[in-house]
Amino acid sequence: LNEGIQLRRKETLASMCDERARMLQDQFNVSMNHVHALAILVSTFYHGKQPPAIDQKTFGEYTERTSFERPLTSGVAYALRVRHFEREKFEKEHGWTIKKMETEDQDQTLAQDCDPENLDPSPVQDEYAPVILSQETVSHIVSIDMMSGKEDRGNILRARASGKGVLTSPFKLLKSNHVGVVLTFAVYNTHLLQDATPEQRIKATVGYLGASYDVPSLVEKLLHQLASKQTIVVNVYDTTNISAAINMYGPDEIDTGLLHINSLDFGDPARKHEMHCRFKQRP
Ligand code: WA2
Repeated sequence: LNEGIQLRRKETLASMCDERARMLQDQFNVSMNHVHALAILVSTFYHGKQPPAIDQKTFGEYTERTSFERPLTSGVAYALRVRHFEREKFEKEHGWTIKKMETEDQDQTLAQDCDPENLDPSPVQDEYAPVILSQETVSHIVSIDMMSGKEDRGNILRARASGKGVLTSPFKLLKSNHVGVVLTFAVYNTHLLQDATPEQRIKATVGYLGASYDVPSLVEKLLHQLASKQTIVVNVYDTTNISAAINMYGPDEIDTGLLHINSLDFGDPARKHEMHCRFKQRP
C-alpha cells in the first residue's frame, strides 16, 4: 500500500476516534454535573426543611422531566443514611423494611424477580443506605440497602470521605442485562469547607445521591447519531487495572491492523477508561 494512503487512513481513524471519545466524555461530564446539582437539591429540600419539602412524587416528577440533562444515565435515586439504632423508627415511618441487595451469584431461579417485596430484610449492620427517592426508571431499588452491594458500598464509602463524585467499576446493574457503572455524590448536613477532613465529611454525611449508567445501550445510542458504524468498530474499556481491562462497550476486539486509542476522563481520578477504535475492514 502506498505510504501516503496509509498515513491518510491513520489520520482518518484518529480523527473519528477523537471525535467519539470527546462526545462521550462531554456527555458524561454534563450528566455528572447535573447529578451533583441533584445532590444539592436533596440537601436543600429534604434535609434543609423540617418536615422535608420533597417527597417521592415530587422527586419522581422532577427527575423524569429533567432527564434530558443527564445523558447516558438510566436513572437517579437517593439513599438515606440510617444508623442501626434508628432502623426500627425509620422502618415504621416508611411502612417497609430495609432490604438486602440480591447479588448475581444468588439463585435467580427462586423467581424473586427483583421485586423489593420479595427481597430479604437486610441483616443487622452498623448503618444502612436504603433508597427512599427514585426516578421512575429505577423504582425497583427503593427500600434496598445500597451498602449491601459490594460496588455500591465501595462508592458510598469513597464518596462521603472525599466529597467528590465517584464511579464504580463496571458491574451488572439490578434488573438490567447490561454492564453499567454507578456515580455517587454524598449529601452532607452542613456546609463543609473545601479542605474538610475525611473524618469531618463522614460525620456530616446524611445520604447518597446516585445515578446508574447503562453503558452499552447508552453509548450505542450516542454513536448511532454519527453515521460511521459501517466504517469503524468502537470499544470502551475500564483500564483501572491495566492488566485486566474490562470491556464496557463493543464486541471482542479483532485485529484488523490499525488501532487508535483515546484515554477518556470520566471525572473520577481513581478510575481509568479508554476508547479503542479500528477500521472494520483491512484496506
Ligand atoms: N442504581 C441503579 N441500579 C443499580 C444500582 C444503583 N445504585 N446498583 C445496582 N444496580 C442511590 O450511590 C447511591 C444507585 C446507588 C445510589
